[in-house]
Amino acid sequence: MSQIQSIAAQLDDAARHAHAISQFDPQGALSLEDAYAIQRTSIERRLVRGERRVGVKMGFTSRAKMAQMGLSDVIWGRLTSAMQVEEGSAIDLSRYVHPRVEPELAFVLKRGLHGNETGPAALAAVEAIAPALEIIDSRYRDFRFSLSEVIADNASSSGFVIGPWSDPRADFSNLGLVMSIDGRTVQVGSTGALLGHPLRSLVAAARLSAAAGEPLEAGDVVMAGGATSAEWLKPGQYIGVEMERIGRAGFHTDRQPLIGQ
Ligand code: OOG
Ligand code: MG
Repeated sequence: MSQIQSIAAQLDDAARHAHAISQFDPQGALSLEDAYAIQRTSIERRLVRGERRVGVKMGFTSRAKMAQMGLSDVIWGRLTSAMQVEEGSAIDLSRYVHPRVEPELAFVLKRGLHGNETGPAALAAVEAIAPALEIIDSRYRDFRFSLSEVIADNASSSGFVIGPWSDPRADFSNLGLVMSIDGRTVQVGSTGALLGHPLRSLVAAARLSAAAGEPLEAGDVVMAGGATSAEWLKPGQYIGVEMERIGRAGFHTDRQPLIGQ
């Protein structure tokens, strides 16, 4: 087994069995190309088990996220069908290592985007936008990683919750948003935090996934990245995001105590 396959298998097993692993490249010496090859190989294992590719997620598209995690390169990861959490449902925390949640904007496409696109061309391919929450769960101990490591770990992607879809033709460049836990405001922000305009995140998603030979297609979901810092999840919570004009999305955590925290 090659080193890429072996690390991909370790990351996939860690995600599947919800256990943390040690960092394998804390200095970030691995090339980004190899890091993405590990990500692709670990996602292939999921596809072999019957999960479907449903889109991509962007990471570190806001200053708040870059500052929280100490990394400043925009990254991307693959979303599969098993990661979608039904809006309003409860998640089983024992399936995660040390999950966090962050507010995001989601796109769904009506047409493919196959490379370098302008903002208007990307917008013309959008079927709808929605308020969303991402559940991130690094597979590395203490949620600590280098750039290559987080890329290899599919950008910590673990779950996503999507609210009601809206027409993308009304301006969504700077929608105010509030994330709350049990009705208490925990993060406040705006979609403008996403590279200055969330469409820039979609343009980057189109470019990066096409360069990897997996262009965005009609029906794909694109998660534009956390607009604020992420918050830890604990048992027995309701987490919601409310976005100006386009509505809300939320989910519950079950009441089981977290193992290992
Ligand atoms: C990495 C994933 C970053 C975002 O929206 O910026 C990300 C992490 O923070 O663990 O999902
Ligand atoms: Mg995110």
